[in-house]
Amino acid sequence: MTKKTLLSVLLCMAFLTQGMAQVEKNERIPLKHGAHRTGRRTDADMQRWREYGLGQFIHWGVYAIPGGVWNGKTYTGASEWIRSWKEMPKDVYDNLYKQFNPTRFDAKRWAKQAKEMGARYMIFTTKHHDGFCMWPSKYTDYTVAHSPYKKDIVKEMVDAYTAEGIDVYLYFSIIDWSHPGYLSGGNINSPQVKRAFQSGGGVNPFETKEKEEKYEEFKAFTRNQLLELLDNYPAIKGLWFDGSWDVAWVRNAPWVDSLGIELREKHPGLIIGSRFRSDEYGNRHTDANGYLIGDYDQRYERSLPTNLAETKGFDWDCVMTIPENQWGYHRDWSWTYVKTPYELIEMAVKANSLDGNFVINFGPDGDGNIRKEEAETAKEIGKWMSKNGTAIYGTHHSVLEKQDWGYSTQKGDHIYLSVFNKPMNNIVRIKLPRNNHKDMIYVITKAEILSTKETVRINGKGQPGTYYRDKSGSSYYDLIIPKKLQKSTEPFVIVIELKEINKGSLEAYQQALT
Ligand code: FHN
Repeated sequence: MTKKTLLSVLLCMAFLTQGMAQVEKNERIPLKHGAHRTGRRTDADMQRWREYGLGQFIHWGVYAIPGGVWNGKTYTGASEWIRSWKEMPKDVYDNLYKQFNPTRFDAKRWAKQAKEMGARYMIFTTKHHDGFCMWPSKYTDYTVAHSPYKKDIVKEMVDAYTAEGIDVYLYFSIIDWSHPGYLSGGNINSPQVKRAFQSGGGVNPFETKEKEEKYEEFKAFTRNQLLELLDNYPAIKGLWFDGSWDVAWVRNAPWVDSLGIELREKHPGLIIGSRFRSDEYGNRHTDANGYLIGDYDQRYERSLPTNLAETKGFDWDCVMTIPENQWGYHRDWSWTYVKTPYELIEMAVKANSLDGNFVINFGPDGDGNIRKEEAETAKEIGKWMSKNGTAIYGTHHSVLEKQDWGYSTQKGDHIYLSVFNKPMNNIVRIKLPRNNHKDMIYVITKAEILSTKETVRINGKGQPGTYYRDKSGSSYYDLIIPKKLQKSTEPFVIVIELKEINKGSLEAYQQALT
């Protein structure tokens, strides 16, 4: 790389890492509880996070027992929310834990399956909105210890996944329908509520002093449980929060901020995403000045950015359901669209081509089985990842712009072209970027199929005029898909080597192509 090109890459990276929507220093809104940092985390733990590429999410709790069906009726909301359905009697739901006995649960088997799928991290629901704890918390009786199963499920999960080399993150809902002090103050995303917070006043969800005092008990309880999780499971890498749109939580932003500091002090390196807290004006994910709150952007679930600019240069991940919007186990998938393995793989590659991680959710049943459809999906993804994972792990966005045949990722001077839309003419046309240095040009010096190492023919190799440039100075190459792959319906990866050579030197160009 020339010095000039390197400089422009560095400038571009500096721009991206600072984020784009942020305001000039002298125009910044003074915040007491805004972001604690303006750029990305640069430590080894976060670097490791950045390189995961693919993860697994598991939603498991007592909601797996009804599995989205009650009294012969099917709940079409997310199955883990069934308690809030009018057809589901609350007291019945709150006693389901007395039947929770997943004798088929085998954390080692799940961890092995996740490893085979290619997951490098896993997020596990310790407690969802219903408040049921999958670990024997000493701060409530509504836990697995009081179910017929009795054993500590969180421990089994942390141990089994850690043993497989998969990093563990604990999901924790700050909404807890089981705690008497918990109060749902509404949703900060409602425009009216947001406006009230942004004008500095906020909304007070506590109608009485008594309710406010009770919420203080809930805060103490939440803090205790979080410290307990860090004490019990020191191997975990991070906490994954949910429910923080809740107005009561947002109203307590200063306290939440200090709690975050305490958790980080207790567990150095801890990774917490942007769903944990808001600034004092109720801004979530990014603060009033556009800086990311937390270590990475958790985004709106099940959504991928469309381009790099949209990521604002933040670290980010995307959590995705296999059916439309079912996180917990739903026994009936007949009415919902179910994503195919290739669809999920494409999303994973797209996420990585935009510098994000992709996390696929699983919802085991009440006995502890991962459903057949999910197991098959994991297997198919694993098959593809074992051949093509190099295009994902440890890569970042490439210097190529988005092109019709698929997505590209890069590591050093290797660019991975993941082809999802195979052209009918079996020619993958690659547009290389314009080189910012006027005497230099990018050339492809090598192209092969990642999984088989089969050489990919570069059309008209070595002849003048075999590549062409458009008016903007971008050059194009035609890569001919090898015969065997022409009939294949599987997405594949071509790895190319990209070099810079002196434009005037055709000789050098020809050599570069040999
Ligand atoms: O309400 C939850 C939902 O059940 C699920 O846990 C997802 C996962 O991202 N989070 C919440 C909705 O944002």
